[in-house]
Amino acid sequence: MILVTGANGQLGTVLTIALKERYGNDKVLASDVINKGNNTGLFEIIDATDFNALQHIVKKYKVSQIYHLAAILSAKGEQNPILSWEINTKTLLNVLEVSRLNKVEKVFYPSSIAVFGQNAPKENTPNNSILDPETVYGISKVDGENWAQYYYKKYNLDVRSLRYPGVVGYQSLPGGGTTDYAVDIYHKAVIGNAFSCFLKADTKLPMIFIDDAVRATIELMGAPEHQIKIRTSYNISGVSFTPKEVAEEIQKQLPDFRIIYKPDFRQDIADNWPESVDDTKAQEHWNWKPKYNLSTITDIMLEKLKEQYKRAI
Ligand code: AKB
Repeated sequence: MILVTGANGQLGTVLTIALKERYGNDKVLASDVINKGNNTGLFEIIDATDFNALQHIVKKYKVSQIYHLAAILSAKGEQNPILSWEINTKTLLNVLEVSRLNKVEKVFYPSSIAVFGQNAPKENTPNNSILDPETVYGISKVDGENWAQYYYKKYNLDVRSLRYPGVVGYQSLPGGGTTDYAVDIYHKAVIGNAFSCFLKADTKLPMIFIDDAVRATIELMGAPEHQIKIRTSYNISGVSFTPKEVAEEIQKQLPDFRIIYKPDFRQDIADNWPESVDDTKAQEHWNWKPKYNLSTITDIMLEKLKEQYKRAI
């Protein structure tokens, strides 16, 4: 059985469906702290900060793989640093330790571009750049990457990890991140509202389309073990853009769309992150290659969201 924690989240929602398509409906157990009732298959409420609760489910379902997506993201993290630290680090340690004790075969751990800080190169940030993040989320991800490597080296637990850029998708909403604007902007455009952006017009950040993010995860987890040579985490890149560039791309199809800029505390977070990352290692080790650019992302986002909003009327 494959267990997904944080299955209600932006990535969890779509990854759970993709895993079911690949491995079968009855082979994937979705879990989160609440049941939103929109899961068609197996679902369990799990608070991954509770070691016993997690272990009970792993034993009950004979779990062999865990995709541990539950986490508090960068912006929300800054509003409650201690709680975010506790949730992000405790849940990962529980997942790793439960996996070790119950002979789980593989664990996926999502890291982030948030591991980088001011002293890493801004453009094409290499995989092995200095990691000096300034958000509690980023600190917890650096910590998590090192724990992942520790469990691999010390206990031979097959933990694999990606540093996700901001994920852009139409199927689910992000929550609590700094890159969330890049989803929200499309929703506002489609419903005909102006968009108030919490980042400055020229803030360039690495992003990835959800289909690429899900495919990268499944490809990394499916690669033969000898190809996984980085046990902290792999940079993966999709595309980099600024709010102004997305707005201009949207305006090609919706010329009346307007954007205004009202930077808030999230600007400081974004200013410390890379503008683009170098994913040569992922390309070389397990053949990673993104498919989507800003233009194709915009076409799909506008088309799919128009359909969704039409259906909702
Ligand atoms: C966030 O903005 O916090 C996340 C991330 C880049 O990890 N989307």
